This record gives sequence, C-alpha cells and structure tokens, in this order.
Amino acid sequence: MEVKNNIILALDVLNMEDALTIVENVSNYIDTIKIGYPLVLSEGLRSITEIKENFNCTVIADFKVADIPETNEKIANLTFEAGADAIIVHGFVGDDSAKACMDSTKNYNKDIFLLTEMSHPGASMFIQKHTEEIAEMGVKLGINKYVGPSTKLNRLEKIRGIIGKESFLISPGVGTQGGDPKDTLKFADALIVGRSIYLSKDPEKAVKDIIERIKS
Ligand code: OMP
Repeated sequence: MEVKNNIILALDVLNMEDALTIVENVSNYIDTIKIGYPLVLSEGLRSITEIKENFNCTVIADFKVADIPETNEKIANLTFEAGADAIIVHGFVGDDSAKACMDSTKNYNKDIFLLTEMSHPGASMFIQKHTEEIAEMGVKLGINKYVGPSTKLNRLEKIRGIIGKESFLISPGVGTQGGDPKDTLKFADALIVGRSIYLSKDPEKAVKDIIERIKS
C-alpha cells in the first residue's frame, strides 16, 4: 500500500461541504482519507462515494466493526459497495468476526485493517490487556494491515514486532492526542491525523508542518 507523505487524513467533520473543502485544500499532499461515523452518520454512506467521485484517493472506512460474523459481513459489504477501499475492524470480538470481514474483502477485492490497541487513555482498561493476542490472531488469519496507537510508542513497537516488517501499520493519535509524527513513523508506515489538520485555520499548512517534522 502507498500513502502519499505517509499521512492519512481522518475526515471527522459533520457535513459534506466542509469535507469537500478540506480535502480540496490538502489534496496536493494527501491521497488517503479515513471516513468514519461522524461524517457517515451526518451525511450517509454516500459521503464515501462522493469523496471517491471527486478525488483520486484511497478511502478507509473507519467503522471499527465489532459484531457477530453475519452482521460484520453485511456491514463490510455495504461499505465496499459505497466505494470504500478498506474497512477498519476490531480484533477483540474474535477470529470468526474478523474472518467474516475478510470474506467480504475477497468478494469485493478490498482490504481490512485490524485494530489491535487504541490510542486513548481508557484503552488501558480492557483492550490493552489483549493487544498482543489480537495482533497474533491477525497474523494467524493472514491479515497484513493493522491499526496501532501513536500515543504509546512502546506498545506500537510491540505490535510491529508481532505483525512483522511486511505488514502495513497505520497509527492514530498524532497531534491533538499527543503523538509525534516522526517518532511514530519509526514503527508505523503511515500516520492518521484528524483535528490537527481539519480544525486548523490553514489545513494545507498544517499538513506541510507535519511533513516538515517528519523530514527534520
Ligand atoms: P485526531 O485525534 O483528531 O487526530 O483523530 C484521530 C482519528 O483516529 C479519529 O478518527 C479516531 O476515531 C481514530 N482513532 C483513534 O484516534 N484512536 C484509535 O485507537 C483508533 C482510531 C482509528 O481506528 O482510526
């Protein structure tokens, strides 16, 4: 997978007008967009289709899918039919649930990202206790794309150690949540950045600043 400048924009805005304006603004530097519940619950699955129609970009649907296999497969099918290139799936629900999403990717020729551990403080209560097992399950299933936190680099390093060099690891928590772009890229292949870009008065400059920090 290729991600321009190693930056994925988390497009967590609440209307299509803002979404299109921000993507337009940063489109010289960013070619991979993550769209999740905020935009889709505001504007519908159509928001994924519209971003794909207007920009030459990869869209990762962040639905953190975490249901029984039969429901997971329906969610993944609908997401791919809307045009998403990949979907983020929770690992803690178990291998059958993740596998249902993998089955869907085969039918649509798309991808899943397995979420191993989360970036917020509360992640230490439950999910962090099972991160290694979740990553190991992903490897056993043959998954080669993962999400891990930039806010806990020792954890990110651990995840990288389990999934191996060849897997693609994307990392949220950079900027507003405290993660550093350059340090995160020691272990991750790409950064997920939301508020530091879309809440900035000048989103293009915010992206350029991150690129500068990466190169520094
Ligand atoms: P900012 O904190 O605004 O940069 O946004 C981070 C984005 O990454 C949001 O869309 C979150 O929903 C998402 N995210 C996390 O922040 N932490 C995680 O552990 C996982 C995700 C995710 O799966 O993308």
